[in-house]
Amino acid sequence: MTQKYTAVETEGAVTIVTLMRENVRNAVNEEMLLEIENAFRSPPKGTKCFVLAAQGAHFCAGLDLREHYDKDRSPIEFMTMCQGWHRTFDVMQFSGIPVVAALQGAVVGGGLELAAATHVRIAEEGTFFALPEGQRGIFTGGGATVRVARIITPARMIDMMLSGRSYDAQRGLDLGLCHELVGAGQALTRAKALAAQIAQNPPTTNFAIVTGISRISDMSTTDGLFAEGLLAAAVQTNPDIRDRLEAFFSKKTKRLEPGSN
Ligand code: 1HE
Repeated sequence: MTQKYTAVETEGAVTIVTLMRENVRNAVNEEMLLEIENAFRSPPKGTKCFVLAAQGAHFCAGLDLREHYDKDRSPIEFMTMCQGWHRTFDVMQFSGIPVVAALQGAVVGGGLELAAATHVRIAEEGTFFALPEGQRGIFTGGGATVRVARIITPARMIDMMLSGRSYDAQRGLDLGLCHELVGAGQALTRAKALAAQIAQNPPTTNFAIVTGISRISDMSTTDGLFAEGLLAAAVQTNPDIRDRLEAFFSKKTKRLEPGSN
């Protein structure tokens, strides 16, 4: 597939997918969405972790409002488009390979929906989070009612949409919209370093973490505990982990310390 709006590069076991529509603040049109889906669905062989990054001062301004205006979509056409966003973000969230996002500037509307489908979010100073759909007279359609509401609670998402409130990076960190805050211009470097570290976990462990936890949180207690046991049985009995346990017994592993990662 020809890439017009995204770039895919590999550094060791880490594949970096970059949004490349800086002139419109990385707003997502139909073609770009397909490129994103393709990048995460068919990663280069050997990919053990992704980084999702964006060119320019802003991570992503959400839906391409110009394309939306010009296409004058019918309800069914818009519903079908939303399903495309849901499918793409499901691939990112559940393919089994962790995704680390490097965030800067605006992470707004569909851009926040995109970020919420990643597993670890590193934001740099100056990042801000908002759902301006209310002000535009539209509604979220890329999964925010599920993913963003779960992170910040439905009540806060309702307030965020009605009021048009935007949260700065520190507030985003407090609310869980991002997991780590770094200095201006540092998000990509930090995201790559963390991705390289995550890539060293056994793939089965990473698979269980990124495919299991969110699904189990949708289940009843009984079903969740059963599913957790099944996943743990598959992961903990993997012969590869014996080497890691032996390294722990012989004190060759890095010590856990307060505040370390
Ligand atoms: C766009 C878009 C866009 C910018 N679609 N073209 N999302 C929003 O409502 C966010 C709309 N964007 C903004 O609020 C601002 O652009 C930013 C805060 C992100 C950046 O501000 P700034 O001052 O750096 O840039 P700008 O001057 O506003 O925009 C630069 C250009 O990008 C300009 O085009 P130009 O031809 O005048 O240069 C803008 O029109 C263009 N641009 N954002 C199209 N979103 C599945 S449903 C999901 C629901 C949604 O995501 S709704 C969208 C919510």
